[in-house]
Amino acid sequence: MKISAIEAIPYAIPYRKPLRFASGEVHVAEHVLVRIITDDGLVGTAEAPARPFTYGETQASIKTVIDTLFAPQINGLSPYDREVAATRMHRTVGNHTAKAAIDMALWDIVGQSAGISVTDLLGGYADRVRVAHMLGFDEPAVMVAEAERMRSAYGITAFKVKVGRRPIELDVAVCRALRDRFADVTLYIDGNRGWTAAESAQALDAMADLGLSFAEELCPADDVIGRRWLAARARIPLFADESAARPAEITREVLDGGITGISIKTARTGFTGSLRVLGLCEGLGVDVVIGNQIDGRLGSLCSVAFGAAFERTTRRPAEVSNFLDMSDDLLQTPLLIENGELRVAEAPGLGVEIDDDKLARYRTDG
Ligand code: MUC
Ligand code: MG
Repeated sequence: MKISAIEAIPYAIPYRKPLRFASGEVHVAEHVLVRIITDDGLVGTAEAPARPFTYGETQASIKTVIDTLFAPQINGLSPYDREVAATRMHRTVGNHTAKAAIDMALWDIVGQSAGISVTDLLGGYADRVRVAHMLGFDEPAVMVAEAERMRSAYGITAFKVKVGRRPIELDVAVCRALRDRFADVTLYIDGNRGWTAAESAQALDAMADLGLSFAEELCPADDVIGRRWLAARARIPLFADESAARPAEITREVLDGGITGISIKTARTGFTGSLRVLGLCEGLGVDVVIGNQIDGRLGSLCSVAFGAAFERTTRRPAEVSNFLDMSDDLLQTPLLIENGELRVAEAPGLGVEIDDDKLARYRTDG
């Protein structure tokens, strides 16, 4: 079996409500659907979300790098040769989500050809994950109402609260209002590098009684001494997300003493890279969470496929619910969150079926 074509199709689907956070905001899912086609008719599918405020990639750059560099490098390979594909793509720096989508589409083909799910291929630990929902910036009452809706409609009892605003009192008020309303839910925060180390320390002190499980990317990784200083005084684990996307960056952050946890995002490290990240974290004794790249249903399925595969990635709820905020999607099959859990698709590979009518409606390449 050989790869015979690689498609990179840009599409745009509006969100019902924008997601706002310290490093940016998203109103429309401007993603790139990646399809890898083999000479015996199998099609592997994944998606790359453009996140210019995080990795510098745009929808146009993702399509261009796939069409002009990655597709010629992998065309003609066996889809089983994932390491060869990764090595060739690795010659180009950056472009995390473009590389990751190609990698995950290859795993989809491998799973389909073997007749088993990607979760079972990877590790097969569980058939579902617990879900954490990400709450974007708003007034305290609006964010509490959103959490109430997520709990009553989907049984979700874990929330990642976006923080990093100024004045920090606004974010502290949101977290306090959430804890006052829900004594029993899991709460943690993500600053997307919005505060200084000193502001982060002040905010953590002000929220010391709220039982936060951990805090992600409160201040910039470039403030090396500031991060180390914060980690020495923080009473909860500090996680890295966008500051530690590659294994070497994770090692550097951990050895610098700035963090003790890592967000694993299949949207940026695919399955092959996420496996390496997970092994590295295990070796370093570092905690992990399955993070959200503001993924659509397809991206969320990929996160669930990986998150359910290993014991370590099921310890914390996975961030796989923000597709609920999209006005529509490309997949034929719905993704159901029930009792705060999301199940792995049972079909071979990733279990993805694209709705051709919807793709025709939302693709932006004419
Ligand atoms: C997150 O965890 O930070 C927002 C920016 C980004 O890169 O991902 C999202 C969620
Ligand atoms: Mg984050």
